[in-house]
Amino acid sequence: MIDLRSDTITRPDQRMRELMMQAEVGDDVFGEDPTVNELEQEAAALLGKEAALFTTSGTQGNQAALLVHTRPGQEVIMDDEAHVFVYEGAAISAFAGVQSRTLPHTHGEMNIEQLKKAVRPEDIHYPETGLIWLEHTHNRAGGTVLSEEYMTQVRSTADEHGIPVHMDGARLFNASLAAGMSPAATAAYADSVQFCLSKGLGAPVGSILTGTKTFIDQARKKRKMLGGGMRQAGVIAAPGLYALRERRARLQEDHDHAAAIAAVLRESTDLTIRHEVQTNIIVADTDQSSRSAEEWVTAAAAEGAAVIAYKPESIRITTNADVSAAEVDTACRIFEKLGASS
Ligand code: TLP
Repeated sequence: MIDLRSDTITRPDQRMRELMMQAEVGDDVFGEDPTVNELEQEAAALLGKEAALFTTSGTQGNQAALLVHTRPGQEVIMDDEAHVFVYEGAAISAFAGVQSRTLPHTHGEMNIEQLKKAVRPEDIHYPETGLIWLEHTHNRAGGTVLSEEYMTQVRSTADEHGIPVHMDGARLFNASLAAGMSPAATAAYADSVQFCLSKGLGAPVGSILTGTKTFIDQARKKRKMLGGGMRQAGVIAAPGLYALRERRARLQEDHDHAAAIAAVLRESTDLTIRHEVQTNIIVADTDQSSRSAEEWVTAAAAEGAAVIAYKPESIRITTNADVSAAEVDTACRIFEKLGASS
C-alpha cells in the first residue's frame, strides 16, 4: 500500500534507530538529559528564539503555549479550520479555559479587517483577547503558505494591542522551504512557535516549542502538568536532532511529489483542487466528482493507494518521506485509472 494518508506515518530509518541506541541520556525532568538539551538548544538557535522545549506531540506543544499565553476566560482569535480548533479535542477550552474566536479564512489567511474588528475593546461584558493564532503551513487549507505580507499585518495588529502571537508551525520547515525564507525569519512573526519532528522530518516522536527564556521556563511547568515530563528522553530526542540537522532539505522531494500528483488529479480526474499546491498536502474536493470522498478512499485503497476522506466533500493526499519517487509514479497511474472510470 502506498501510504499517502499523512506525513505522520513515516517510520524512523536505520540511522535514526542507531542514534536511538547510542543516545546519551539523563533525567530530563531534572534537566539532565544531554541529548534533549542539545536538541532544545539547536532548535532554539535555528528558529532565532532564546529557548526551546521538547514536547511529546504538536498538540502538547500547542496546549502548553496556550496555558502560558492566556488566562481562563480570555479569547483566542484563530481561523475556523485551525488544527487547534478542529482536531485537538477542545483542549483549548478544557485545559486553558479560553474561548475560541474563529474567523473564516482564505488559504489559511484570515481577513485582516475582520481580525482587527475581532480584537475585543475594553468592556465589562467582553472577554479579553489573549492571543492570536497562526497555522503555517495550513493543514486543512491544503498545506498552504502564509504570505509575508499577511504575517506582517497580523504582527502589527497584535503589537498595536499588545497581544502575543502563537504559530502552529507543525510544518514550519515545509513553509520556510516553499517561501524561500529561513526558519528564523519565518518564526520572527510569532512570539512562540511549535513545530513537529514527527511529520515530514520523519522522527518517530516529538515536537518543539520555542520562545523567550521566560516563556519556555513557564511552558516547562505546563508541560509537566500535561503529563509531558519525560525522563530518559534522549532516546527519542536523538532521532529528532538528526531529523532537524539532516532531513529538512529533503522536504523539497515531498513538495515535488505533491505537485506531480496534483497535476495528474487536475488533468485526469473529476476532483477539484481549489488551492495552490505549495508543499506536501493536496486537498481535492469531490463536489464535482461522480464519487464521494468515501468512495474515492475505497477505490484508491483497492488499487493500492491510501488517502483519507477529509472534509465531507474532500480527500487529502499527503506526500512523505516513506513514499519514493517510484511509488509516486505508481500513485499517479492509479489516480489516472480511477479518473478514467469515474
Ligand atoms: N496533524 C495530523 C492530524 O492531527 C490531522 C495530520 O495528519 O495532519 N498542528 C497541525 C497543523 C497538525 O497538522 C497537527 C497534526 C498537529 C498540530 C498536532 O500534532 P500531533 O499529532 O503531534 O499532536
